[in-house]
Amino acid sequence: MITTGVVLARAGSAYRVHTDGGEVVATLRGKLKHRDDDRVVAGDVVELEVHAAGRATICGVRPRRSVLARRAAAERSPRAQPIAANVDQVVVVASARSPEPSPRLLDRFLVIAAANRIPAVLVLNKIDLDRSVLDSLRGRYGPAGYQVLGTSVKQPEGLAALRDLLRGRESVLTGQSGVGKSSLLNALDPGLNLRIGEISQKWDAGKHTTRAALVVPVATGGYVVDTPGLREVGTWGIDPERLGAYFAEFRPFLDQCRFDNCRHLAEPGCGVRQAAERGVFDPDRLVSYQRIYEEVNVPSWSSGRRRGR
Ligand SMILES: Nc1nc2c(ncn2[C@@H]2O[C@H](COP(=O)(O)OP(=O)(O)OP(=O)(O)O)[C@@H](O)[C@H]2O)c(=O)[nH]1
Ligand SMILES: [Mg+2]
Ligand SMILES: [Zn+2]
Repeated sequence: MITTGVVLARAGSAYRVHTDGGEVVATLRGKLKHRDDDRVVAGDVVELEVHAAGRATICGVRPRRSVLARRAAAERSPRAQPIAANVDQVVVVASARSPEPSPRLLDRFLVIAAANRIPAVLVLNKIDLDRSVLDSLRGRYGPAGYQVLGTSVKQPEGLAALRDLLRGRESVLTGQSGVGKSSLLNALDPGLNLRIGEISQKWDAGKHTTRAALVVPVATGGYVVDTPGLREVGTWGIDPERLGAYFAEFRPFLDQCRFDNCRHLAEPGCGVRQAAERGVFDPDRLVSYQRIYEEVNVPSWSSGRRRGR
């Protein structure tokens, strides 16, 4: 029987694949094996020949809609290492209190998503603790066009909207420890954390290589990607000249700078800085830009060391 499925995890030469008829364990057909090692990763949609007893052969891979790669400038580097395929969105989770949102960290996650050409949405959890943070976050991210969804697990709110956001898509959830990512997923699908744990243990534990992504079906629809974290993906490889465009609210001003190669740091006649001074967007976003700029604008021999900061 021929069918299609979504790759959930890989262990050596075996792949766990989710199909309409249940999960199967699949291996690559001979001629696919000769292609490079990253030919099939979690999130890939594959064509399968299903045999008896839940075994299958992967005979084809559908073109990817997107790739989350360990090197952000994936399109320019043949050695970019794909972590997950077909990620539709990055959901950046913060909390109103304990911990308070870290604008630097949020901006960094958003830049990594943008550099990988993956749309991002913000979720502000724990709004039961301080609802006013929702307005300030919307003020900061509205001009860049990001949606900010308020949620609470403790005084249930926004959970239906989160379910709708995840449904029918493959999402990477990311955010500081303690903001409530696991609590949110559990509120939608109580079995989810357990399943993440199971897959991790069975398919990844004990390996010394960097952990690959795992894709987990959500009972209410869609898939969440459990990655080693976007921090791991890092800003390494981001082209400093393109960084400005990853701050969407800067874009209308990028061609108003006096110098074509303006870095929006201290150059005279910088359209982006002027817009920030006029309060067109939160000037603190420019501070984040400048921090990340310094970080990505390093000679290639040293960028490896700076990765993941
Ligand atoms: N007041 C309040 N507390 C919450 C809410 N959601 C989660 N918490 C609490 O926040 C703490 C951390 O939640 P987790 O779900 O473990 O956070 P996490 O983002 O998964 O953290 P890591 O797995 O470490 O990355 C727990 O004590 C939760 O009970 C909420 O909406 N309101
Ligand atoms: Mg967690
Ligand atoms: Zn400028």
